[in-house]
Amino acid sequence: MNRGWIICGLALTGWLWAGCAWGQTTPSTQPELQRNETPEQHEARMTWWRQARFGMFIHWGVYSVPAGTYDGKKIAGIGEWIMNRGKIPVAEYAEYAKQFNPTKFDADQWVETAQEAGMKYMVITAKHHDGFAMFHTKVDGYNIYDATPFKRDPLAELAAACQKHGMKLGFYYSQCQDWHHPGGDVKGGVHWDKAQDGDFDEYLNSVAIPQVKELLTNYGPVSVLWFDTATGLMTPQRAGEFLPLLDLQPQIIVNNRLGGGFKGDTETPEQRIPPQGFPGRDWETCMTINDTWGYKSYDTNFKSTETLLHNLVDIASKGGNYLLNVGPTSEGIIPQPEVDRIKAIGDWLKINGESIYGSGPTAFGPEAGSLDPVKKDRRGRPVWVAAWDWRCTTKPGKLFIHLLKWPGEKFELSGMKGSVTKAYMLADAQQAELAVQQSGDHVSVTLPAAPPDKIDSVLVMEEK
Ligand code: FHN
Repeated sequence: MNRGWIICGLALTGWLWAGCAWGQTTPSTQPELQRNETPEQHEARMTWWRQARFGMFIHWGVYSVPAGTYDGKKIAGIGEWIMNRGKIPVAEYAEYAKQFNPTKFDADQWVETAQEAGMKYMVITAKHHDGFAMFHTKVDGYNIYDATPFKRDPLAELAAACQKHGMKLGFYYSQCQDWHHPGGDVKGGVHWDKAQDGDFDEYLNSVAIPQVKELLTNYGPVSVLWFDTATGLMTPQRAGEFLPLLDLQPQIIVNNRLGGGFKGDTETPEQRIPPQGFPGRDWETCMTINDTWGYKSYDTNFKSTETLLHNLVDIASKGGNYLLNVGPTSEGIIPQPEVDRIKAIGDWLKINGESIYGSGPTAFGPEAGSLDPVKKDRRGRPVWVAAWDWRCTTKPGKLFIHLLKWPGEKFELSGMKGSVTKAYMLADAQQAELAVQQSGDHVSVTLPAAPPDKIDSVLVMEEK
């Protein structure tokens, strides 16, 4: 598809998108606009990502220096937004770069940590809304190589480490919001420093587009491009300026947050798990481990390993991926409570990974919960109340029943379409057969005396 057609298509469909591109999570209805590929090529491009199921999101930037505190005050909200929430003047915020010297950053160690967690890809903030590039851009000196004592390019180091360890690497890039460069957008449109005033097209042409080009040119294979916070300024024409860059990485997977009507490859619900997933679309829930993406020294509200693992299983049971965030410190260290939790998930995956990687969604549908008859969300829709007893993931001929709550002596299940030929616990290397009674679509499995895992014991039912 040539560029003229792409832009024309974007223009026709752009109005549908207006006003809803921010953190877009609604399945879009636009026709495929972005890639000149057959459905088979699309399937092939998405294969590794669908197999992966679990990835590491990394929000790391100069905001890890203030770490949530400005002018002696704790600034409310997510850490990477401190410049905006604290209304820190551009020049003053830029001074933090001089203190940013993450000498403990070790790309190999980060990749190894992700691998020990069972994560199959990493997506790191190359530039967040604060406009600070975490790579050695030639666009200007506002980057980790030129503006800090560190004088290294962590994205180059991470790219090399990912290559070495066989890890897929993706880049997050804030294409609209940029609170440093003149003309970059600010959510809500209100500047707090006149240094931010400028022309958005000038910003796109001199900063965002050249930097995305650098990212897709200088770092070897880039598996994911993760745009964020498309604002109303991202018209179809402007979005169309980014699209030819994707040809630099023909296999790249792009999310749905460029704006301008660009549908992308993946839906990206944030901090939530959509009750029924996104049938017909690839999707990925991104989520924080505590309450911030970028490091905040005093945010210790870490989710439990149990919650995180249940989320991973819940997401897999609905056919999605889990992109779980870590927020490294200004020294370059992933906080230990985050490492502990993700490694515990990795330990579980070492035993039970067959039920997650490359798995399909549940064969049963509504086991995940029900709509609350009374409670409504802020749009007036009934709230989904998840049931946390069990989940199901599938592979051809196999059902994986994730027992999130140990039911006791027997597991009872209705709605079984096939006949169960064998049942065993996935954690049991011997695959000792469990007694199964089936009558029509009802199955009863006699479980072992004790659950093999405290958080999620996986019962395998082979069926024909
Ligand atoms: O504003 C950002 C936020 O800082 C963070 O990067 C998240 C991650 O999905 N995205 C935006 C909010 O939707």
